[in-house]
Amino acid sequence: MKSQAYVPGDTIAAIATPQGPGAIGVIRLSGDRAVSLAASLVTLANSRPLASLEPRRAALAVFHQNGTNLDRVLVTVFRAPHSFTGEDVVEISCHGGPAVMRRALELILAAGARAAEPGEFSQRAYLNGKMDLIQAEALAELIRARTDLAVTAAFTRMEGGLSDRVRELRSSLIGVLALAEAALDHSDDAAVEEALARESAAGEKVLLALADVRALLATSSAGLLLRDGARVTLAGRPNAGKSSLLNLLLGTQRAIVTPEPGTTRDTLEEGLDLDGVPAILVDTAGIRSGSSDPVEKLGIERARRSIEGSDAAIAVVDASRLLSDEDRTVAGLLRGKPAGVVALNKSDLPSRVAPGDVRSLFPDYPVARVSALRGDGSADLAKALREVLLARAGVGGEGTVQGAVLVSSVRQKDCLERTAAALERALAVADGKEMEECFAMEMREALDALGEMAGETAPEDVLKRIFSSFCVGK
Ligand SMILES: Nc1nc2c(ncn2[C@@H]2O[C@H](COP(=O)(O)OP(=O)(O)O)[C@@H](O)[C@H]2O)c(=O)[nH]1
Ligand SMILES: [Mg+2]
Repeated sequence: MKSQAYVPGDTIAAIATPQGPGAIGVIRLSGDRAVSLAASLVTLANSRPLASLEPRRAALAVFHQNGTNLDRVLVTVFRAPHSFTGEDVVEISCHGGPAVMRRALELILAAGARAAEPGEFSQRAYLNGKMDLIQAEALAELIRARTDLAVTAAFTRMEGGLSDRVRELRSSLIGVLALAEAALDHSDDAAVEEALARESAAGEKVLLALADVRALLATSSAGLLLRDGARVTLAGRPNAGKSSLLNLLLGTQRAIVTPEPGTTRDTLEEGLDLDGVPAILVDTAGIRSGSSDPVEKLGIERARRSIEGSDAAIAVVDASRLLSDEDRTVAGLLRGKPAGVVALNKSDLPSRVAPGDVRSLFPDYPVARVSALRGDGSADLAKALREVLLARAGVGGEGTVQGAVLVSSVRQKDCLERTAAALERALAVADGKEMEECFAMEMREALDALGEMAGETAPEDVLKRIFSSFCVGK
Protein backbone atom coordinates (compact mmCIF):
# COMPACT_ATOMS: atom_id res chain seq x y z
CA MET A 1 0.00 0.00 0.00
CA LYS A 2 2.73 2.48 1.00
CA SER A 3 6.34 2.22 -0.07
CA GLN A 4 7.81 1.28 3.34
CA ALA A 5 8.40 -2.40 3.41
CA TYR A 6 7.60 -4.58 6.32
CA VAL A 7 6.89 -8.28 6.52
CA PRO A 8 3.28 -8.92 7.48
CA GLY A 9 4.19 -12.53 8.30
CA ASP A 10 6.50 -11.13 10.94
CA THR A 11 4.26 -11.32 13.99
CA ILE A 12 5.11 -8.88 16.74
CA ALA A 13 4.26 -8.95 20.44
CA ALA A 14 4.64 -6.62 23.40
CA ILE A 15 3.21 -5.76 26.77
CA ALA A 16 0.83 -2.88 26.09
CA THR A 17 0.25 -1.81 29.70
CA PRO A 18 2.66 0.02 32.02
CA GLN A 19 5.38 -1.71 34.00
CA GLY A 20 4.67 -2.67 37.58
CA PRO A 21 1.89 -4.51 39.36
CA GLY A 22 -1.66 -3.79 38.22
CA ALA A 23 -5.08 -5.43 38.23
CA ILE A 24 -4.62 -6.45 34.62
CA GLY A 25 -1.80 -6.35 32.10
CA VAL A 26 -2.37 -6.67 28.38
CA ILE A 27 -0.13 -8.43 25.87
CA ARG A 28 -0.78 -7.62 22.26
CA LEU A 29 0.19 -9.67 19.20
CA SER A 30 -0.13 -8.50 15.62
CA GLY A 31 0.62 -10.23 12.33
CA ASP A 32 -0.39 -13.16 10.19
CA ARG A 33 0.49 -15.69 12.86
CA ALA A 34 -0.96 -13.83 15.82
CA VAL A 35 -3.86 -16.26 16.27
CA SER A 36 -1.88 -19.47 15.70
CA LEU A 37 0.93 -18.36 18.04
CA ALA A 38 -1.50 -17.41 20.78
CA ALA A 39 -3.39 -20.67 20.25
CA SER A 40 -0.30 -22.66 21.18
CA LEU A 41 -0.29 -21.07 24.65
CA VAL A 42 -3.86 -20.11 25.39
CA THR A 43 -6.65 -22.65 25.76
CA LEU A 44 -10.31 -21.70 25.75
CA ALA A 45 -12.90 -23.43 27.87
CA ASN A 46 -13.94 -26.86 26.45
CA SER A 47 -10.67 -26.77 24.48
CA ARG A 48 -12.39 -24.83 21.71
CA PRO A 49 -9.81 -23.72 19.12
CA LEU A 50 -8.84 -20.06 19.43
CA ALA A 51 -9.25 -19.64 15.68
CA SER A 52 -12.95 -20.37 16.04
CA LEU A 53 -13.46 -17.56 18.53
CA GLU A 54 -15.83 -14.88 17.29
CA PRO A 55 -13.75 -11.77 16.53
CA ARG A 56 -13.89 -8.92 19.03
CA ARG A 57 -15.58 -11.12 21.65
CA ALA A 58 -13.58 -11.59 24.83
CA ALA A 59 -13.36 -15.17 26.11
CA LEU A 60 -11.99 -16.67 29.30
CA ALA A 61 -8.97 -18.89 28.75
CA VAL A 62 -5.99 -20.45 30.47
CA PHE A 63 -2.44 -19.40 29.65
CA HIS A 64 -0.19 -22.43 29.99
CA GLN A 65 3.18 -23.82 29.18
CA ASN A 66 3.75 -27.56 28.67
CA GLY A 67 0.73 -28.44 30.73
CA THR A 68 1.54 -26.05 33.59
CA ASN A 69 -1.01 -23.29 33.97
CA LEU A 70 0.43 -19.81 34.30
CA ASP A 71 -2.62 -17.59 34.56
CA ARG A 72 -6.31 -17.33 33.83
CA VAL A 73 -6.70 -14.73 31.11
CA LEU A 74 -9.20 -12.98 28.90
CA VAL A 75 -8.44 -13.28 25.22
CA THR A 76 -9.81 -11.27 22.30
CA VAL A 77 -9.18 -11.90 18.61
CA PHE A 78 -9.40 -9.14 15.99
CA ARG A 79 -9.33 -10.22 12.36
CA ALA A 80 -7.66 -8.21 9.62
CA PRO A 81 -8.52 -5.61 8.54
CA HIS A 82 -10.81 -4.84 11.47
CA SER A 83 -8.12 -4.30 14.06
CA PHE A 84 -5.92 -1.50 15.35
CA THR A 85 -3.05 -2.44 13.06
CA GLY A 86 -5.17 -3.71 10.20
CA GLU A 87 -3.59 -7.16 10.70
CA ASP A 88 -4.77 -10.11 12.75
CA VAL A 89 -4.43 -9.03 16.38
CA VAL A 90 -4.76 -10.96 19.62
CA GLU A 91 -5.00 -9.24 22.97
CA ILE A 92 -4.42 -11.26 26.09
CA SER A 93 -5.41 -9.68 29.39
CA CYS A 94 -3.45 -11.35 32.15
CA HIS A 95 -3.34 -10.53 35.81
CA GLY A 96 -0.94 -7.64 35.88
CA GLY A 97 1.87 -9.04 37.98
CA PRO A 98 5.31 -8.19 36.62
CA ALA A 99 6.48 -11.81 36.85
CA VAL A 100 3.32 -13.12 35.18
CA MET A 101 3.61 -10.61 32.37
CA ARG A 102 7.30 -11.21 31.82
CA ARG A 103 6.85 -14.97 31.69
CA ALA A 104 3.83 -14.78 29.38
CA LEU A 105 5.69 -12.52 26.95
CA GLU A 106 8.78 -14.74 27.04
CA LEU A 107 6.64 -17.73 26.11
CA ILE A 108 4.98 -15.85 23.26
CA LEU A 109 8.38 -14.79 21.93
CA ALA A 110 9.72 -18.34 22.30
CA ALA A 111 6.71 -19.54 20.30
CA GLY A 112 7.91 -17.41 17.38
CA ALA A 113 6.74 -13.83 17.80
CA ARG A 114 9.24 -10.98 17.60
CA ALA A 115 9.45 -8.35 20.34
CA ALA A 116 7.83 -5.20 18.96
CA GLU A 117 9.86 -2.03 18.58
CA PRO A 118 8.49 1.13 20.21
CA GLY A 119 5.52 2.38 18.20
CA GLU A 120 5.56 -0.60 15.85
CA PHE A 121 1.87 -1.37 16.28
CA SER A 122 1.00 2.23 15.42
CA GLN A 123 3.43 2.20 12.53
CA ARG A 124 1.69 -0.87 11.09
CA ALA A 125 -1.67 0.84 11.59
CA TYR A 126 -0.32 3.79 9.63
CA LEU A 127 1.22 1.64 6.89
CA ASN A 128 -2.05 -0.24 6.52
CA GLY A 129 -3.98 2.99 6.09
CA LYS A 130 -5.75 2.80 9.47
CA MET A 131 -4.69 6.33 10.28
CA ASP A 132 -2.51 9.02 8.79
CA LEU A 133 0.66 10.44 10.27
CA ILE A 134 -1.10 13.35 11.98
CA GLN A 135 -3.40 10.89 13.72
CA ALA A 136 -0.49 8.66 14.69
CA GLU A 137 1.23 11.65 16.28
CA ALA A 138 -2.04 12.56 17.98
CA LEU A 139 -2.25 9.11 19.50
CA ALA A 140 1.17 9.52 21.10
CA GLU A 141 0.16 13.01 22.24
CA LEU A 142 -3.04 11.71 23.81
CA ILE A 143 -1.10 9.16 25.81
CA ARG A 144 1.34 11.82 27.02
CA ALA A 145 -1.24 14.57 27.57
CA ARG A 146 -1.02 16.05 31.06
CA THR A 147 -4.13 18.23 31.23
CA ASP A 148 -7.78 18.16 30.14
CA LEU A 149 -7.23 20.71 27.38
CA ALA A 150 -4.25 18.75 26.08
CA VAL A 151 -6.37 15.59 26.02
CA THR A 152 -9.17 17.29 24.08
CA ALA A 153 -6.76 18.80 21.57
CA ALA A 154 -4.99 15.47 20.98
CA PHE A 155 -8.29 13.62 20.74
CA THR A 156 -9.67 16.09 18.17
CA ARG A 157 -6.58 15.46 16.05
CA MET A 158 -6.72 11.71 16.56
CA GLU A 159 -10.31 11.71 15.32
CA GLY A 160 -9.14 13.39 12.13
CA GLY A 161 -9.96 17.07 12.79
CA LEU A 162 -6.68 18.30 11.40
CA SER A 163 -6.37 15.54 8.78
CA ASP A 164 -9.75 16.56 7.32
CA ARG A 165 -8.62 20.16 6.97
CA VAL A 166 -5.43 19.02 5.23
CA ARG A 167 -7.40 16.70 2.95
CA GLU A 168 -9.78 19.50 1.94
CA LEU A 169 -6.83 21.73 1.19
CA ARG A 170 -5.21 19.07 -0.92
CA SER A 171 -8.29 18.28 -2.95
CA SER A 172 -8.85 21.96 -3.66
CA LEU A 173 -5.24 22.39 -4.77
CA ILE A 174 -5.33 19.19 -6.83
CA GLY A 175 -8.26 20.76 -8.70
CA VAL A 176 -6.23 23.89 -9.35
CA LEU A 177 -3.23 21.87 -10.49
CA ALA A 178 -5.40 19.84 -12.86
CA LEU A 179 -6.64 23.07 -14.42
CA ALA A 180 -3.13 24.45 -14.72
CA GLU A 181 -1.89 21.24 -16.33
CA ALA A 182 -4.82 21.16 -18.73
CA ALA A 183 -3.93 24.72 -19.69
CA LEU A 184 -0.34 23.61 -20.31
CA ASP A 185 -1.52 20.92 -22.72
CA HIS A 186 -3.85 23.14 -24.72
CA SER A 187 -2.09 26.45 -24.47
CA ASP A 188 -2.24 27.05 -28.22
CA ASP A 189 -5.84 26.50 -29.05
CA ALA A 190 -7.41 27.64 -25.80
CA ALA A 191 -9.52 30.74 -26.27
CA VAL A 192 -7.89 33.69 -24.53
CA GLU A 193 -10.96 34.67 -22.59
CA GLU A 194 -11.58 31.18 -21.32
CA ALA A 195 -7.98 30.93 -20.15
CA LEU A 196 -8.24 34.23 -18.30
CA ALA A 197 -11.41 33.16 -16.51
CA ARG A 198 -9.76 29.91 -15.53
CA GLU A 199 -6.71 31.68 -14.20
CA SER A 200 -8.65 34.06 -12.02
CA ALA A 201 -10.70 31.16 -10.61
CA ALA A 202 -7.48 29.28 -9.88
CA GLY A 203 -5.91 32.34 -8.29
CA GLU A 204 -8.90 32.75 -6.03
CA LYS A 205 -8.73 29.14 -4.93
CA VAL A 206 -5.03 29.47 -4.19
CA LEU A 207 -5.69 32.61 -2.15
CA LEU A 208 -8.35 30.80 -0.14
CA ALA A 209 -6.04 27.85 0.42
CA LEU A 210 -3.24 30.16 1.50
CA ALA A 211 -5.53 31.86 4.01
CA ASP A 212 -6.49 28.46 5.38
CA VAL A 213 -2.86 27.34 5.67
CA ARG A 214 -2.02 30.57 7.51
CA ALA A 215 -4.98 30.10 9.83
CA LEU A 216 -3.72 26.61 10.65
CA LEU A 217 -0.18 27.91 11.19
CA ALA A 218 -1.56 30.48 13.61
CA THR A 219 -2.81 27.66 15.84
CA SER A 220 0.59 26.04 16.22
CA SER A 221 1.72 28.04 19.26
CA ALA A 222 -1.38 26.98 21.16
CA GLY A 223 -1.01 23.42 19.89
CA LEU A 224 2.60 23.23 21.03
CA LEU A 225 1.73 24.85 24.36
CA LEU A 226 -0.89 22.18 25.09
CA ARG A 227 1.33 19.36 23.86
CA ASP A 228 4.61 20.29 25.52
CA GLY A 229 3.62 22.69 28.29
CA ALA A 230 5.28 26.04 28.91
CA ARG A 231 8.52 26.23 30.84
CA VAL A 232 8.10 28.81 33.56
CA THR A 233 11.09 29.86 35.64
CA LEU A 234 10.72 31.24 39.14
CA ALA A 235 13.22 34.06 39.38
CA GLY A 236 13.99 36.27 42.32
CA ARG A 237 16.59 37.13 44.87
CA PRO A 238 17.52 34.61 47.57
CA ASN A 239 14.85 34.20 50.22
CA ALA A 240 12.13 35.95 48.21
CA GLY A 241 10.07 32.79 48.53
CA LYS A 242 10.55 31.08 45.16
CA SER A 243 10.69 27.56 46.57
CA SER A 244 7.75 28.29 48.87
CA LEU A 245 5.74 29.51 45.89
CA LEU A 246 6.63 26.43 43.88
CA ASN A 247 5.34 24.29 46.72
CA LEU A 248 2.23 26.42 47.01
CA LEU A 249 1.43 26.24 43.30
CA LEU A 250 2.04 22.50 43.21
CA GLY A 251 0.23 21.88 46.45
CA THR A 252 3.12 19.73 47.71
CA GLN A 253 6.32 20.16 49.65
CA ARG A 254 8.47 19.57 46.61
CA ALA A 255 11.25 22.07 47.22
CA ILE A 256 13.25 22.65 50.38
CA VAL A 257 12.41 25.90 52.11
CA THR A 258 14.69 27.42 54.74
CA PRO A 259 15.21 30.84 56.25
CA GLU A 260 18.82 30.49 55.14
CA PRO A 261 19.40 32.36 51.86
CA GLY A 262 20.86 30.29 49.03
CA THR A 263 19.34 26.93 49.96
CA THR A 264 18.17 26.08 46.47
CA ARG A 265 21.34 25.40 44.59
CA ASP A 266 20.13 23.09 41.89
CA THR A 267 17.32 23.79 39.50
CA LEU A 268 14.22 21.76 40.13
CA GLU A 269 11.36 21.08 37.69
CA GLU A 270 7.79 20.00 38.22
CA GLY A 271 4.71 19.81 36.00
CA LEU A 272 1.75 22.02 36.83
CA ASP A 273 -1.81 22.02 35.46
CA LEU A 274 -3.05 25.59 35.10
CA ASP A 275 -6.71 24.81 34.59
CA GLY A 276 -5.96 22.79 31.48
CA VAL A 277 -2.84 24.63 30.37
CA PRO A 278 0.23 22.52 31.11
CA ALA A 279 3.30 24.22 32.54
CA ILE A 280 6.64 23.07 33.87
CA LEU A 281 7.70 25.13 36.86
CA VAL A 282 11.43 25.57 37.27
CA ASP A 283 12.78 26.61 40.66
CA THR A 284 16.20 28.17 40.61
CA ALA A 285 18.85 29.39 42.95
CA GLY A 286 18.31 32.97 43.97
CA ILE A 287 19.90 35.58 41.80
CA ARG A 288 22.43 37.38 43.84
CA SER A 289 25.13 39.69 42.71
CA GLY A 290 28.64 39.11 43.99
CA SER A 291 28.23 35.73 45.67
CA SER A 292 31.60 34.17 46.44
CA ASP A 293 30.36 30.63 47.13
CA PRO A 294 31.31 28.66 43.97
CA VAL A 295 28.37 26.26 44.30
CA GLU A 296 25.95 29.14 44.59
CA LYS A 297 27.60 30.88 41.66
CA LEU A 298 27.00 27.80 39.58
CA GLY A 299 23.36 27.84 40.67
CA ILE A 300 22.99 31.44 39.58
CA GLU A 301 24.49 30.63 36.23
CA ARG A 302 21.94 27.84 35.90
CA ALA A 303 19.18 30.25 36.81
CA ARG A 304 20.31 32.58 34.06
CA ARG A 305 20.26 29.76 31.56
CA SER A 306 16.92 28.53 32.82
CA ILE A 307 15.43 31.97 32.24
CA GLU A 308 16.86 32.00 28.75
CA GLY A 309 15.44 28.58 27.98
CA SER A 310 11.99 29.20 29.40
CA ASP A 311 8.81 30.51 27.82
CA ALA A 312 7.76 32.67 30.71
CA ALA A 313 8.82 33.72 34.19
CA ILE A 314 7.41 34.34 37.61
CA ALA A 315 9.37 37.23 39.10
CA VAL A 316 9.21 36.71 42.85
CA VAL A 317 9.55 39.87 44.90
CA ASP A 318 9.70 39.97 48.69
CA ALA A 319 7.20 42.70 49.55
CA SER A 320 8.37 42.90 53.14
CA ARG A 321 11.75 44.31 52.19
CA LEU A 322 12.88 47.32 50.22
CA LEU A 323 13.68 46.63 46.58
CA SER A 324 17.37 45.92 46.21
CA ASP A 325 20.05 45.68 43.55
CA GLU A 326 19.32 41.99 43.47
CA ASP A 327 15.73 42.69 42.43
CA ARG A 328 17.05 45.00 39.74
CA THR A 329 19.41 42.27 38.54
CA VAL A 330 16.42 39.92 38.28
CA ALA A 331 14.48 42.55 36.34
CA GLY A 332 17.44 43.00 34.02
CA LEU A 333 17.60 39.28 33.31
CA LEU A 334 13.88 39.20 32.58
CA ARG A 335 13.85 42.21 30.30
CA GLY A 336 13.95 40.06 27.18
CA LYS A 337 11.12 37.85 28.47
CA PRO A 338 7.89 39.55 27.61
CA ALA A 339 5.76 36.76 29.08
CA GLY A 340 5.66 36.72 32.83
CA VAL A 341 3.96 37.68 36.05
CA VAL A 342 5.17 39.26 39.26
CA ALA A 343 4.43 37.42 42.48
CA LEU A 344 4.52 40.05 45.19
CA ASN A 345 5.20 37.62 48.02
CA LYS A 346 5.08 37.83 51.83
CA SER A 347 1.98 39.99 51.66
CA ASP A 348 1.22 38.75 55.18
CA LEU A 349 4.00 41.04 56.44
CA PRO A 350 3.93 44.84 56.46
CA SER A 351 4.68 46.00 52.93
CA ARG A 352 7.83 47.97 52.20
CA VAL A 353 7.48 47.93 48.45
CA ALA A 354 5.42 50.50 46.55
CA PRO A 355 3.26 48.96 43.79
CA GLY A 356 4.47 51.66 41.40
CA ASP A 357 8.10 50.62 41.90
CA VAL A 358 7.28 47.02 41.06
CA ARG A 359 5.42 48.11 37.94
CA SER A 360 8.32 50.20 36.75
CA LEU A 361 10.75 47.36 37.43
CA PHE A 362 8.63 44.79 35.54
CA PRO A 363 6.57 46.94 33.17
CA ASP A 364 5.18 44.08 31.05
CA TYR A 365 4.06 41.80 33.86
CA PRO A 366 0.76 41.72 35.71
CA VAL A 367 1.21 41.69 39.49
CA ALA A 368 -0.36 39.15 41.85
CA ARG A 369 -0.14 39.64 45.63
CA VAL A 370 0.56 36.36 47.38
CA SER A 371 1.62 34.91 50.66
CA ALA A 372 3.31 31.58 50.15
CA LEU A 373 3.40 31.17 53.90
CA ARG A 374 -0.34 31.55 54.41
CA GLY A 375 -1.32 30.16 51.02
CA ASP A 376 -3.05 33.37 49.96
CA GLY A 377 -3.34 34.50 46.35
CA SER A 378 -2.18 31.28 44.70
CA ALA A 379 -5.34 31.02 42.54
CA ASP A 380 -4.89 34.60 41.32
CA LEU A 381 -1.25 33.98 40.51
CA ALA A 382 -2.10 30.77 38.63
CA LYS A 383 -4.86 32.55 36.71
CA ALA A 384 -2.59 35.45 35.76
CA LEU A 385 0.08 33.03 34.60
CA ARG A 386 -2.42 31.01 32.58
CA GLU A 387 -3.64 34.13 30.80
CA VAL A 388 -0.11 35.25 30.03
CA LEU A 389 0.73 31.84 28.55
CA LEU A 390 -2.41 31.71 26.44
CA ALA A 391 -1.89 35.27 25.22
CA ARG A 392 1.68 34.38 24.29
CA ALA A 393 0.31 31.47 22.25
CA GLY A 394 -2.01 33.86 20.43
CA VAL A 395 -5.15 32.71 22.22
CA GLY A 396 -7.22 35.63 23.38
CA GLY A 397 -10.43 34.85 25.21
CA GLU A 398 -11.54 31.84 27.18
CA GLY A 399 -12.63 28.70 25.34
CA THR A 400 -10.80 29.39 22.10
CA VAL A 401 -8.59 26.33 22.36
CA GLN A 402 -11.31 24.06 23.72
CA GLY A 403 -12.22 21.66 20.90
CA ALA A 404 -10.31 23.68 18.29
CA VAL A 405 -8.26 22.05 15.56
CA LEU A 406 -4.66 22.84 16.48
CA VAL A 407 -1.39 22.15 14.72
CA SER A 408 0.77 20.47 17.30
CA SER A 409 4.22 19.60 16.11
CA VAL A 410 7.22 21.31 14.61
CA ARG A 411 7.04 18.77 11.82
CA GLN A 412 3.46 19.73 10.92
CA LYS A 413 4.34 23.39 11.19
CA ASP A 414 7.29 22.96 8.87
CA CYS A 415 5.11 21.21 6.26
CA LEU A 416 2.55 24.01 6.43
CA GLU A 417 5.23 26.68 6.15
CA ARG A 418 6.56 25.04 3.02
CA THR A 419 3.02 24.83 1.66
CA ALA A 420 2.43 28.52 2.35
CA ALA A 421 5.74 29.51 0.74
CA ALA A 422 4.95 27.49 -2.41
CA LEU A 423 1.46 28.97 -2.63
CA GLU A 424 2.89 32.47 -2.27
CA ARG A 425 5.32 31.79 -5.08
CA ALA A 426 2.51 30.33 -7.18
CA LEU A 427 0.53 33.54 -6.73
CA ALA A 428 3.55 35.63 -7.57
CA VAL A 429 4.10 33.87 -10.91
CA ALA A 430 0.39 33.70 -11.71
CA ASP A 431 0.51 37.04 -13.56
CA GLY A 432 3.69 36.43 -15.48
CA LYS A 433 4.03 35.23 -19.09
CA GLU A 434 5.54 31.86 -18.26
CA MET A 435 2.79 31.42 -15.79
CA GLU A 436 1.46 27.93 -16.41
CA GLU A 437 4.66 25.99 -16.08
CA CYS A 438 6.01 27.67 -12.95
CA PHE A 439 2.59 27.82 -11.43
CA ALA A 440 2.09 24.08 -11.85
CA MET A 441 5.52 23.44 -10.37
CA GLU A 442 4.77 25.49 -7.26
CA MET A 443 1.40 23.83 -6.88
CA ARG A 444 3.05 20.44 -6.97
CA GLU A 445 5.47 21.59 -4.30
CA ALA A 446 2.61 22.78 -2.09
CA LEU A 447 0.82 19.48 -2.56
CA ASP A 448 3.96 17.53 -1.72
CA ALA A 449 4.38 19.40 1.56
CA LEU A 450 0.75 18.78 2.49
CA GLY A 451 1.14 15.15 1.49
CA GLU A 452 4.16 14.85 3.74
CA MET A 453 2.21 16.37 6.62
CA ALA A 454 -0.49 13.70 6.38
CA GLY A 455 2.14 11.03 5.76
CA GLU A 456 1.25 10.19 2.15
CA THR A 457 4.80 10.93 1.09
CA ALA A 458 6.71 11.14 4.38
CA PRO A 459 10.37 10.10 4.13
CA GLU A 460 11.53 7.00 5.96
CA ASP A 461 13.66 8.86 8.52
CA VAL A 462 10.70 11.05 9.48
CA LEU A 463 8.60 7.97 10.11
CA LYS A 464 11.38 6.38 12.10
CA ARG A 465 11.76 9.46 14.28
CA ILE A 466 8.04 9.69 14.96
CA PHE A 467 7.33 6.07 15.75
CA SER A 468 10.48 5.39 17.74
CA SER A 469 9.37 8.02 20.25
CA PHE A 470 6.25 5.97 21.05
CA CYS A 471 5.97 3.59 23.97
CA VAL A 472 6.57 -0.11 23.42
CA GLY A 473 3.26 -1.88 22.89
CA LYS A 474 1.66 1.12 21.23
N1 LIG B 1 6.24 35.69 56.20
C1 LIG B 1 6.44 35.03 55.08
N2 LIG B 1 7.54 34.28 54.93
C2 LIG B 1 7.70 33.60 53.78
C3 LIG B 1 6.76 33.66 52.72
N3 LIG B 1 7.22 32.90 51.69
C4 LIG B 1 8.39 32.38 52.08
N4 LIG B 1 8.70 32.80 53.34
C5 LIG B 1 9.89 32.45 54.11
O1 LIG B 1 11.02 33.00 53.47
C6 LIG B 1 12.14 32.12 53.60
C7 LIG B 1 12.72 31.80 52.27
O2 LIG B 1 11.80 31.05 51.52
P1 LIG B 1 12.22 30.17 50.28
O3 LIG B 1 10.98 29.67 49.64
O4 LIG B 1 13.25 29.18 50.67
O5 LIG B 1 12.87 31.30 49.38
P2 LIG B 1 13.79 31.14 48.09
O6 LIG B 1 15.17 31.32 48.50
O7 LIG B 1 13.36 32.27 47.19
O8 LIG B 1 13.52 29.81 47.47
C8 LIG B 1 11.61 30.92 54.39
O9 LIG B 1 11.91 31.09 55.73
C9 LIG B 1 10.14 30.96 54.14
O10 LIG B 1 9.40 30.35 55.17
C10 LIG B 1 5.59 34.46 52.92
O11 LIG B 1 4.69 34.57 52.09
N5 LIG B 1 5.49 35.11 54.11
MG1 LIG C 1 14.78 28.29 47.07
